[in-house]
Amino acid sequence: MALQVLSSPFLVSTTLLSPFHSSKNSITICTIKSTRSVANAITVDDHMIARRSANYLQSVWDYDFVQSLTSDYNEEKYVMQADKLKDNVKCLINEVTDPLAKLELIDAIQRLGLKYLFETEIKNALRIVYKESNISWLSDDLYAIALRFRLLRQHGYNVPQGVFERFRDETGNFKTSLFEDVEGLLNLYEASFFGLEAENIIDQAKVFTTTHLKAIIGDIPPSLARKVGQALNMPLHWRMARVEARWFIDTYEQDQNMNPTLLQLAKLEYNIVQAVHQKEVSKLASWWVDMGLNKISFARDRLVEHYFWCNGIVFESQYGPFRQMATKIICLITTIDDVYDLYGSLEEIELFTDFVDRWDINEIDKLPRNIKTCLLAMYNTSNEIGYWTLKERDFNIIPYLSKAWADLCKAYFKEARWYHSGYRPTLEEYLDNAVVSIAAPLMLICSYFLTTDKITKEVLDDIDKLPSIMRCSSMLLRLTDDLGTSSDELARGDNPKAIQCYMNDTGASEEVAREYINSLVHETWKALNGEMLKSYPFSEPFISANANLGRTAQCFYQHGDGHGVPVPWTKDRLISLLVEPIPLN
Ligand code: 0FV
Ligand code: MN
Ligand code: MN
Ligand code: MN
Ligand code: MN
Repeated sequence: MALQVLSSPFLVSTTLLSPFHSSKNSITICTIKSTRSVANAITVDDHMIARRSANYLQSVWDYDFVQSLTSDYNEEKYVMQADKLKDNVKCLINEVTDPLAKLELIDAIQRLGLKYLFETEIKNALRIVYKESNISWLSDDLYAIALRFRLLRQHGYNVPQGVFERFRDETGNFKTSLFEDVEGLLNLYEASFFGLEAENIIDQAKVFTTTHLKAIIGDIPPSLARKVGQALNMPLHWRMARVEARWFIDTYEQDQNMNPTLLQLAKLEYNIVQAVHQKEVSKLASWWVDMGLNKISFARDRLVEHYFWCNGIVFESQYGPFRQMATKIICLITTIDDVYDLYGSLEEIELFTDFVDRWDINEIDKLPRNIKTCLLAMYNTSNEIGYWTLKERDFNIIPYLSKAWADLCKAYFKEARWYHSGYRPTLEEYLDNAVVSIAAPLMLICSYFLTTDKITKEVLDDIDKLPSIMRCSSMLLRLTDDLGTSSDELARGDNPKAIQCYMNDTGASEEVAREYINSLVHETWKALNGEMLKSYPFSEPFISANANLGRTAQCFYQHGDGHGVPVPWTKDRLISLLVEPIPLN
């Protein structure tokens, strides 16, 4: 494709314009429509404003198809089947007495995506494991210790890193005799992602196991290599629950020790939950087409991907209202982000910011049609959500929701000013603003009031101050987004992102800067792990939403911009999560 020669500073990256490659997947349920004209990267409109566009490719999803999604698993008979199987699994958990077998069963239940069905049984079992494990820490092998450490830390027990001391030699290195024990190394690797800040033994375990597992992956049996490959690709702690469930159901089926009842429940439950998700995304597709914002040429049309963000943050069936309403918010976030980053002039976005800050639409005719439409869509949709919350939860959320929007727009505007003036912030200065401009705080406040029955002013005031747990999860979204999107962003004109700020600060190469930002991702997870061990006055779905936001971000941006660019691996993932049920035998 020929590079459009455009007058600076509005250069358009050719990488953005690469044609969408259809995946190997032969299902023809998403039509790939023609891409937008690449010639209109800049248009001068009747306001004589040169408007930029990223020339985002069209959605790969046919919204008629999405609206038509239906599943057999809505039927009551499947829910009844699942209920029976659940009872059987509860008995199974109680019957297993061997401590290691119990831990393995809990691990399998969680990885099959069934944790939420057995919260009480798992909690009770782990309480006993914790109480009775004093001697086992000294006698068990690496496999058992690493598994116990990981499950206990995951469930809020601050087990000390010293339990791994036994596996190091007198020079302080992990013993080379462990090389023989691949399953043990794999468990130690997964455990190491539960580390906290300044835990040197855990840090060392992560490096040791990563290096060694990479080295041996070619020399181990295929079934084990598959597991090691998956772990190296993305550690378990960073994986999205539903993505892991889909993968692990296939893996567990091949396991010699698998329990057929548990496997059957996992498949059935996966399909039942998927049926709920299908209904939600189908309704949202109607809303999105009705809104007509998918016709706005400069902005991303990514309804299904936006639904998937919300699905990743809170997936349990009963939190449909969160997914329904927060998806609308993300659609508006991305559209408005594109107004600030690309389409709007500095004067227009200054006005926009002021309207949002005052939550006042009386003078929006000062804005051109396209921008006015985005503003009114945001205002009306947010007020509707406010109405729902008042009606259903007896709390007027609008002052908090509008403030979250205003904070976001102010952060967007600051970046736009930096861009237009050529100002180069330090990494610290950039990140301080960028944890807000990534819109995570807005999403997270929604995850509070849309999942919580008793909303309180106290918690909302805490959330408004961006407590550490939210700062960590916002930081994860920002850092992974910058790693995935900043090459294209810089090419089409944007303020420096984390990588470029670090390069400016230190003179480092891009490669070194990327490594550094990646190391910040690891550090931020450690801080988040620490936050997850604290007791907050927040509700459970809100707390897990913070970690799940980090996981969803890792998933979207693992191989580049899996959100803005319609890459085949995002589409394939969405098909297996939202479209295709698992065949039952
Ligand atoms: C990022 O876009 C974007 F739109 C995201 C992450 C969707 C919103 C999702 C949540 C808040 C969960 P882009 O890379 O254009 O954002 P920046 O801030 O880099 O312009
Ligand atoms: Mn952007
Ligand atoms: Mn932006
Ligand atoms: Mn920008
Ligand atoms: Mn970005």
